Amino acid sequence: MDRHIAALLCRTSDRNPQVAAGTRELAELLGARIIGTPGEPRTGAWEDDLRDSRGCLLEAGGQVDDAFVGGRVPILLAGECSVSVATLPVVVRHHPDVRVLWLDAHGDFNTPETTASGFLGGMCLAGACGLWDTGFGAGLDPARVIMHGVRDVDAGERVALDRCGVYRLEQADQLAGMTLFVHVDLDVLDPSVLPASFPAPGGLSPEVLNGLLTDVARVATVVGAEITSAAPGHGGAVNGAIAPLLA
Ligand SMILES: [Mn+2]
Repeated sequence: MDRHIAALLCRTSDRNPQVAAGTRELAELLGARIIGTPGEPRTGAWEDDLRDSRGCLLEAGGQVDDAFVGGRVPILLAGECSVSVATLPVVVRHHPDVRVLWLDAHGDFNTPETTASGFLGGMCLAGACGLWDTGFGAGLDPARVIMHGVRDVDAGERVALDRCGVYRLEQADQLAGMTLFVHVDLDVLDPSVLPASFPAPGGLSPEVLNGLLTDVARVATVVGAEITSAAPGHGGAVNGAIAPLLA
């Protein structure tokens, strides 16, 4: 099926200039349609970033919606995971049976009550699951989220993940026959390979990520993907790791 590869450069919760620069580099490598221009990076409170990036987030959801309406597979590149507040509700609306494969160093499962950092990008999955009201809808059942590579979780997040029944993936065979949307925060890779805004040691190598995605594409139906947190100078390694999503 045709892919719709789009890259959003507009700011959501970007705290450094690297993620937009890395997203642009990866976008050029993949021949993605480039949308928006980077905003000024800053350490913002989640309320402010949510309000100020509303246009960017609507665009993120709109790109995924357009792709599905056109019968294509959306591949969305973005600087930060915050786009998930807008994309995942759209994915669920088009594919009610979808499961989300969450490949990320972090759970991004904080809420306004539990966040210590106030980072919107660390709250986005919880928002899409309806734990707090983002203004972009929700609809994703947390029991349909399957995580892998997540290794840096706050105490309050841990409680919510366990209570909500979010799964952990042990091996790709568990995904056999499933309809999947794949979220790849590139900080799932080891920070010695790819620099990250919130580095968490002990991540995957690009080869292991490639192997996992190869297996995923073999056993499951991937209806779309989002790829966040690129870093400039690493497009080649990332391109190799995510190639199974684009093959
Ligand atoms: Mn993330």
